[in-house]
Amino acid sequence: MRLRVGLSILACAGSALAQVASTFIDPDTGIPFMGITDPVHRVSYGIVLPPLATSGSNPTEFIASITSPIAGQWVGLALGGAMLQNLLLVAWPNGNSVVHSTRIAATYDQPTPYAGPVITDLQHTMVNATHWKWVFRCQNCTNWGTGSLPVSGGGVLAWAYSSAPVTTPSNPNSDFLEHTDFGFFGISYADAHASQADYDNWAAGGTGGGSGTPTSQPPTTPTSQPTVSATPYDYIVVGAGPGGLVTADRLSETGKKVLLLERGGPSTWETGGRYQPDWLAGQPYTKFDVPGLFESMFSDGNQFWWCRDINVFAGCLLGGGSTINGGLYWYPPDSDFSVASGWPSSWANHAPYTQKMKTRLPSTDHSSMDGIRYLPQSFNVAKRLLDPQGYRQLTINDEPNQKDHVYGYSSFFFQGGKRTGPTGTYFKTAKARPNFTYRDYTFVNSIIRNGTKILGVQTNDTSLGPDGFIPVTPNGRVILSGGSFGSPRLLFSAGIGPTDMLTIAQGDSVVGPKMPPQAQWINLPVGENVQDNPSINLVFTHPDIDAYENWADIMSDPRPADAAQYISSQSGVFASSSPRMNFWRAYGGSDGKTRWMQGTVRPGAASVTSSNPYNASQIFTITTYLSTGITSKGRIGIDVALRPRVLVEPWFTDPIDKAVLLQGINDIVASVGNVSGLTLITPDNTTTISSYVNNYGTGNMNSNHWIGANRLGSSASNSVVDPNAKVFGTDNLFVVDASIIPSMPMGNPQGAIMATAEQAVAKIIALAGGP
Ligand code: 6FA
Ligand code: ABL
Repeated sequence: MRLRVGLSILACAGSALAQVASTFIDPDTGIPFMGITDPVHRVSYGIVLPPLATSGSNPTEFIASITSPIAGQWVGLALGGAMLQNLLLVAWPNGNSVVHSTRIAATYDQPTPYAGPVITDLQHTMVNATHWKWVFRCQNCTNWGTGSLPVSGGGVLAWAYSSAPVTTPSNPNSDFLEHTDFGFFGISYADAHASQADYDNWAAGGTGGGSGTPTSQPPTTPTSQPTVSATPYDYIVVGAGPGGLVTADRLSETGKKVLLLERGGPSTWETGGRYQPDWLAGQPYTKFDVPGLFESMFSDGNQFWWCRDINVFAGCLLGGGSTINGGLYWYPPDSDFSVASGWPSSWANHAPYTQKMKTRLPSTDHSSMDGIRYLPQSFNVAKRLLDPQGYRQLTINDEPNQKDHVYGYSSFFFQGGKRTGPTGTYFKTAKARPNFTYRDYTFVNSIIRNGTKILGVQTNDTSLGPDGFIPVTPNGRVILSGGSFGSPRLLFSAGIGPTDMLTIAQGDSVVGPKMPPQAQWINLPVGENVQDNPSINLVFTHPDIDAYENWADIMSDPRPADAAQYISSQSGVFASSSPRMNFWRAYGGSDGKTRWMQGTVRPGAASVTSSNPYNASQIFTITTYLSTGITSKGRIGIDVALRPRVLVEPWFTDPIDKAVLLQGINDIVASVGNVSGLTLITPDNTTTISSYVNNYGTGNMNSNHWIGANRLGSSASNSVVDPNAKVFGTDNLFVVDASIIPSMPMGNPQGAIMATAEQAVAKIIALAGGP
């Protein structure tokens, strides 16, 4: 399998680098290092070199430091800016000491120990309760046979980080698993040379001597870069998920100057992504293009697409969740935008906006290019289960308002046998416009606000503006589309949200100093009113089912005929993701409210718990979700490291939600006996349905359908954005993503999110006072 193909490619992409090193004074050693702090893991990297030779060859050494929070289980630097054929300097904590290792890698596999460099640990190398730090002299380190450090010019350094410990921490030659994250930064070695006297002092273990003010860590937004003249934009959109892509595309249609910023990298082949399994080598398809690779998002050894700082699934790459998800795509029913669902009446006429979405991105329920539906068995078995219960079959997106006792083939946003989605449509058209600028690997740390006015955004990209600050034009606007976890964090950075969260943000060394003074804080329910569908899996076996090896081999060892078929004609099993059928049924609750149950049927299962033997090649899953009508709510916020977190879980806080889903599951299970050969294996026959539901781990109920954190509404007392999607109390700050949806849509939400974005962006463009 190709691991980290991107690592080698990105190394050349210096101009697109997210971060550029600047000088900072290490507070412990006093050494002025050239380096960065990566904004996600907060690891600092720094390097300082002896003076260049005035004649003859240059010295072959340097002094460097890595300072990592204790969560960093191993951290490394690749001196040539890529993993292969480069000197790799790796370190990790072991008890009270730091163990280091010099390595080299010929393949994207375990790097092997590399002899030659002479490493001397320097003073202030340490491990304490919160951090570890490695300060070291590296001799014979600027040339490693297959590469060298451009000591008189500029280069790229790659960093690698792992949250998993090495196998044997005491052993410098220990094996370790692949990094859990990595990144790059540009560095001017020409500006990283000390005087001979200073260098000799530090190399001998001395400290101090460098000029400047000590800082605890290099700023994530370097301050000593040559000033870049900032280009103001009419609209800055933060985040390239479904919400941000629709918004940025429609804004760019107006001819205004639009900047779209995304913290992650490319995804599909068309956007420059190159990560693919070996069986696709030479083909213009990445993992993110091929729908049938969906289930490997959870099993691949190298899951770089998730947002590393969020502890639930969230996609951090071009396309956001839409690039890594199951691709299920529903045209919203009228109820999704009704007053009963919490929308202001000005939103109820959603049809023109839904139509715009359908025109740009039509759905299909037969995504294989030959029109055939492959692996149909689980549909056929589930049909036999549902028919006796009064369900009828329909083409779901032909009749979006029909959501009671109905089922149909799963519907997707795939085109041409490829994922497509908003990245292959909205982003594509935006990208072609000269007034549209897209920057990836750009992390927005803060939204800069003065009173009611947003001035711009603070990023980690110094090539975009002085110190990474990018301003908006005098009437310009900032639109947050960072998703249900990313957008609340950005609002906190702007001093908007509940006081407990703002106090945490204020304490952060990067975000705190950029926040408006406390007198300007705006208290809105950011992060409250959060909902997600509670979901419970039922796993069955039936002799007709082909469980497709539970999708386990799709990356490394696919069925050869299926792989060949996809390559030759983008048809077959790989032209679709795993779901095969979806169904809905309405239920009345004891509180008089109607709630809808949704089901998703697919071959295979995420997990099986059974005390009886079963045939693993015949398993399939029905995931039952409680959708529109749920009343349970939770809360999203941040922890002290500003990582987005679920503070209060949103599932089954109202017992009536639980009672209704339990009823729905009981109704499904009641018909199992009608289908010969059908066996429920999870829960098995030693467990009652009610004890299964009662004991279902709350985290396992997560459907990844988070909404409501910045709900749209008419009053600042219970909403964060007004009916124009503008943040209450501001002139020019908007939110357009899943977080503004006030209550659970009927199906998997991305159709509702994009239709919401179509309507929101139309209202934003029409709103007076803009650019
Ligand atoms: N929804 C569906 O409708 N159908 C599905 O089949 C489906 N499946 C899944 C699924 O299988 C998984 C594993 C997950 C996690 C979600 C699924 N969903 C499905 C839900 C759907 O993907 C989400 O509801 C949808 O993507 C939410 O869209 P938003 O636009 O609200 O937000 P995203 O999280 O997608 O995008 C936010 C973007 O902002 C990301 O690209 C992120 O990197 C970027 N960002 C965040 N903070 C940033 C910052 N500070 N600076 C720069 N960029 C930032
Ligand atoms: C969704 O909307 C959900 O958010 C996903 O959880 C779901 O995929 C997709 N659609 C497809 O229905 C499931 C996978 O099929 C499982 O294998 C995986 O364990 C689960 O997501 C993780 O949440």
